[in-house]
Amino acid sequence: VKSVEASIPEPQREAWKKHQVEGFTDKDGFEKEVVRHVETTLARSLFNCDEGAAYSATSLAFRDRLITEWNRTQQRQTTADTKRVYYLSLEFLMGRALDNAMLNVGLKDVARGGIDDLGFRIEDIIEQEHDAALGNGGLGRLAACFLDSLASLNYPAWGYGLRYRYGIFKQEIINGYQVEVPDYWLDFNPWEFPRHDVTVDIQFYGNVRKSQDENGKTVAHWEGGEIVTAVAYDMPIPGYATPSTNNLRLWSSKASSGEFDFQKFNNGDYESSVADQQRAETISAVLYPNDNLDRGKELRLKQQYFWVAASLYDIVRRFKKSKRAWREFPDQVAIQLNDTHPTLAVVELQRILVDIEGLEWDEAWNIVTSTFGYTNHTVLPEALEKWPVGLMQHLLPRHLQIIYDINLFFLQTVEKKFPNDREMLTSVSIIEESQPKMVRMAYLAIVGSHKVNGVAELHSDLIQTTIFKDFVKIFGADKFTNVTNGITPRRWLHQANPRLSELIASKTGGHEFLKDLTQLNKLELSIDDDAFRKEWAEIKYANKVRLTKYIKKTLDVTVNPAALFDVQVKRIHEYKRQQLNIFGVIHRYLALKAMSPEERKKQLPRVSIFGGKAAPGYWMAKQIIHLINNVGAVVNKDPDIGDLLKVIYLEDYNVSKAEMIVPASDLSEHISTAGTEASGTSNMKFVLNGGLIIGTCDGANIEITREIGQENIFLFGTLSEDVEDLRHAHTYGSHTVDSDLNKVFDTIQSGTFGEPNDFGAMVAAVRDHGDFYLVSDDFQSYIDTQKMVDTEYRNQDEWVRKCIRSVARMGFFSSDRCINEYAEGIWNVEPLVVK
Ligand code: GPW
Repeated sequence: VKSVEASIPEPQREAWKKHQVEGFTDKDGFEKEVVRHVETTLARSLFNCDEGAAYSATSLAFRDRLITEWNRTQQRQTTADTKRVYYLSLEFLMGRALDNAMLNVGLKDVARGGIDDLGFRIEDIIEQEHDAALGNGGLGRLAACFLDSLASLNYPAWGYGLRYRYGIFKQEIINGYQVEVPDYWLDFNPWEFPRHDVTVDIQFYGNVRKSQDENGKTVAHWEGGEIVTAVAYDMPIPGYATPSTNNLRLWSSKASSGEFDFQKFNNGDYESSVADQQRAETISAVLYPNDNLDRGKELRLKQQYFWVAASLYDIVRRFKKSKRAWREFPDQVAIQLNDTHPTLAVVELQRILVDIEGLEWDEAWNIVTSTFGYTNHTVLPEALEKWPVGLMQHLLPRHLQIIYDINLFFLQTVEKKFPNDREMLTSVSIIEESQPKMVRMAYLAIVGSHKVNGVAELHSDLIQTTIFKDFVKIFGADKFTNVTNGITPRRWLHQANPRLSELIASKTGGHEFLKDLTQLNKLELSIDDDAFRKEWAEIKYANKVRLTKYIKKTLDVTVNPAALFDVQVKRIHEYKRQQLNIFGVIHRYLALKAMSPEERKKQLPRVSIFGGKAAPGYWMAKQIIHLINNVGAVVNKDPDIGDLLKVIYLEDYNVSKAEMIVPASDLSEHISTAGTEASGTSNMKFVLNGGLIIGTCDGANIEITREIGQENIFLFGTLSEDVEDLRHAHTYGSHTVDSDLNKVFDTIQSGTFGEPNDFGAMVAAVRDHGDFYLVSDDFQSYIDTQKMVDTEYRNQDEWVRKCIRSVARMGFFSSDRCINEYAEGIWNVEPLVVK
C-alpha cells in the first residue's frame, strides 16, 4: 500500500502534515470542541446553551472526528485500488447517529464525563436527536445494519440512496385513529456533508435518434427532454472499534442550472423558472410510505431512475480514474440491488457501456451481469414491481429499447434450451403481455444479475420453487442462493441494552462478542450461576420499568412492570396478522370477565403492547389500529380486570423507540401466515435481548428455532406447505370458524368496542371472504400456545434459563456473518485491513 502522504506535492507536504487534525481523545479535548462549536458554529452564548444546543455541539464534535477518519479511509481505499461494494437501496432506516458514533468510536465514557461537566446528562442529550427515518420497516433497517457491518468489518463499501426531505411520516393516534404528520427532519442535521461540487445531470423524457458511425454500426442518441441535477450529500458511517469510516451517499434533486433556465429568466419568466425549480425538487421530496406494496406511481419511477443514474455515474467516474480496461469493471465493482427498486441500474449500465463508451452489446452485457447481484425480499404478488410499458417509453425511451433487446436476447437463449415451449416464453418474458403491457422488474433483475438471493432459508426455497421456478430451470440452481438476514449487535444489544451488554462482557471475557457474536455461547457456562441469573432478571425488570414510565408519561396508563410484557411492534399488515393478536386479546378479556373474582386472582397479569404504522392508503390496516385502540380503551378502565390485562398502543413506532421497547419485552409476536414473511429481523432483536418469542413456522423464525432449540420458542400454526390447500378449502369447501373466535366476533359486533360497523370488514374478511391469511385456522393453536406461555412464565427460574440459553445461541444472526456471506459468495470482495 502506497503512502497516503505521497499524494501531497513535496513542497507543501510539511505544512499540511503539521496542521493535520487529530481528533480529541480525552474529556478535556472533547469539552473544548463542544464549547468551540457552541460559540462559533452555533453562534450561541455559553450562558444560553440548552439541551438542543448541547446536542448539536456534541454531534458536531463527533462529526469532526468521524470525518477525519472518513477522509483517511477513502484515501486508503483509493490507494489500495481494490474492489468496492456498492449497496443500492431506496431506504436506509438509520435512526439516531450520536449514541452509535460515540460507542463505535469508543468515546462514550469520555463524552459522558464531559457532558456532565458542562451541566447536562448524556441520556437527555441523546434524546434530543431526531431519527433519520428514510425507510419503512425491515428492508430499510436491514440496509442500515449492513452499513454498520460493512464498516465494522473494514469492507470498502458505499451505500447509495435518496436524501428525502420527508422521511416516513410521524404517526399520531387521535381518538383511536392513525393520523399522519409530515416528518421534516432536515432542519438541523449535523451528520450530513453537502457536496455541492459533486453533481450529476440526469435526463428524462425526450426521444431516441439512431445514426450510423464510420464503421456502419448503429448508434443510439437519447436527445431532448429535461434535465434535473443530483447533488450528493454524504453521511459518515463509523465502524465499531476500527478506524474504517465508510460513506452513505444520498442524492438530492434540484433544477439544473443549464441554459434552459436562463432562457426563461432572461425572458422575464421568473415565476415559471421558480416553478421548474420546485418541480425538480419534488423528485427527492418524499419517501413512499408503502411497505410490501407496489403502487406504480410515475414520481416513484422518476425517483428510481434519478437515484440509479446519479449513483452509476459516480461509480463509473471512480472506476475510470483507475484507467483500467472495461473488462476489469467487475473486478473493481460489485453492485447489490436491495430488492427491485434499483433494477434500472442494470439497463443504465448497459446504456453507458454501449451508447456512450461504444462497447459491443455482448461484451457490455457480460460486464453488467458480472457486476450485479439481486436480493429478493418478498413473495407477496402485490409487492412485486411492474411498470407500464407506456410510462417507461415516455419517461425513459432509450431504456425501454434496451429492455426490449435484453428480453429478446434472453428469450432466444430460452428458446434454444426449451424449443417450441411457448408457455415457457410467455411465463419468463420480462414484458408481461397484459393490457396494458408491463415491465416485470424482478425478472429484469434476475436476468441482469449473476446471483439472486432470498433472505432466509424458507424464503429462498420458496422463491426457487414458486415465483422464480422457471428461472431456476433456465439458469441452473447455482445462480440462486440464500443469505439469511442478520442484525448489528452494536446497536441492537450494546447501544439499546447497555447493562445487558456489560453483564455479557463480564461472563464472556470482554466485549469481543460485539465483533464475533458466536462468542455468546460462553454464556451457557454461567447458566447455573445464581448471582448471574439474578442480575439478568434485574436488568430485564429495569428495562420494563423504563417502558412502564414511558407508557405512563405518554398514555397516562399505569401498567405493572411485573406483568408479562407481550409485544408486537412492526408495520401493520394483514399478512403479519396483528388482527390474530387482538382477537386473542379479546378472547383473554372475555375469559377473565367470565371468571369468579377468586379465579381471577390466580391469573397471570399481562400487558399487550402494540406499535407500528399503517400505509396511509391501507384501509384495513387502519381498521386494525382502530380496533386495538378501542379494545384498550375498554379493557384498561374495566375495574374487574385491573392489572390482569392492559392493552397499549405505542404511538409512532420507529428505530429509537425500538431501542427502548425491544429490551423490555418478555414475549414478542412474529405470527405471519406461514410463507408470507420473507425473514423478519425484529425476531432476532428480541431474542438477542433476552425475550422469548411466540411465532409461526415462517421466515427466520425457523432458523432461530434450529439455533436456540425448540424448547426455547413457542411455535404454533399452519405450516407453509399446507397454506394453499387450506385457502382452496375456504373458497371451494365449507369454511367454518371455531366457536371461541365466533364469540370474539360476536362481542365486536355487539358494540362492546365501539361502533360495530367500524370493524365489520375485519370480521367479514375471516368469516365471509375466504380468510386468506388463515386467522381462523390458526386461532385455536395460538390461544393454546399463549396458555403455555402463561404456565411457563410462572416458573421464573426456568424462564430466565431459557432466555440465557437463547441469547447464548444467537451468534448466527449477526449482520457481520451475513455480510461475510455476501462478500464471499456474491461480491468476491475482501476487507481492507487497517494497520
Ligand atoms: F416488498 N420488506 C420490507 F420485499 O420491509 F420490497 N419492505 C418491503 O417493501 C419489502 C420487504 C419488499 C422486508 C420483509 O417483509 C421482511 O420479511 C424482511 O425481513 C426484510 O424486508 C429484510 O429482508
